[in-house]
Amino acid sequence: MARDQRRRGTQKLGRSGRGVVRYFGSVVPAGSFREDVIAGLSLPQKSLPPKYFYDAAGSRLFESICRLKEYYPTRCELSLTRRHLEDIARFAGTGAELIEYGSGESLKTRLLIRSLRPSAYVPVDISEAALQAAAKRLAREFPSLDILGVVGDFMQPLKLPVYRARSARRRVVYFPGSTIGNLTPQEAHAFLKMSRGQVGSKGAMLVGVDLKKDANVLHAAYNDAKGVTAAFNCNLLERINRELRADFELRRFSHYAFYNAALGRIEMHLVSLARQTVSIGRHRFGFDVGESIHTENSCKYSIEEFRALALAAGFRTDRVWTDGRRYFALFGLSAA
Ligand code: AVJ
Repeated sequence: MARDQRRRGTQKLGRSGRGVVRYFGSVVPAGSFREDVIAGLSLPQKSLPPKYFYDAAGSRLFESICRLKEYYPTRCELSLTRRHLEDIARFAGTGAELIEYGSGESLKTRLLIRSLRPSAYVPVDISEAALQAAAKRLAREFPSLDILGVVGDFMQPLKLPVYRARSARRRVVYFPGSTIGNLTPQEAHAFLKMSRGQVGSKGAMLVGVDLKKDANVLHAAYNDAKGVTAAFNCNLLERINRELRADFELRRFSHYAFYNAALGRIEMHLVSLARQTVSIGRHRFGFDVGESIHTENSCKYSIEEFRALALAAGFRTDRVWTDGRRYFALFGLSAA
């Protein structure tokens, strides 16, 4: 990767109480949105990476999704985290360096910080704005906590800052929300292996995983009555229009989500309602009637399936916490 595509250096955002808030620029390739979109729309099965859902509008829509009555994961994970907080803290230990993949503005993160009392909190997020907002808010709430934000894509190999200011007992990666479901099992394997390298032989991981369940429950969660999930999906095309000056006609695409039982995943697509051509700069993309853009996978696991996946990547499953209906699980993984 070219040098000028890297953001470098450290920026001290401030100090509150004894805590220091720093932010590290990391490897965020410029112009990758355009390249990824053009590459994805050139595939036989057109597809777009789900990380691009989360511009400002998309992040707001996702927050609305989390409040929908059909969308159970957020509530289930929060309730199991509340219920088992002491046990989760006992597993993770106090004084750790807590690394979160995602910017961690959530209630769950604050619960966890309060009870784990980490020596440092390292949120990793692709959005600098989201990262700074989360860091500022957490600095206010936890004035003695060192916060070291890292701007980067946690799905890629990422060099985390070495934390030396106070000796952390160990590294614990927190990866909530079943974001891991966006990866295929093969990708999740590679990702867990990479994380295993990051936490080291004494490290641990807390991973939120959406469990297999009645396909009707899954279907409803991704086809809500208010159409918020549809708007979230379609926003990706609006974003491409806005940022890449494309000419997607939104009325000629429709949200389609279904549970693919053979692959154990919800698939989201945007289906073309007409035969049409879309332009992005000098690039042209033809669509047949019914042809789709695959925008997201949301993989569901049984507890046994995820345990086997983690083990193959070098993690022993020490604990599994679930909600009352066993809709969602938080895995406590230790380096095997
Ligand atoms: C943030 C990836 C966990 O897969 O359920 C919600 C995203 N997509 N509704 C999920 C999402 C449609 C969500 N994850």
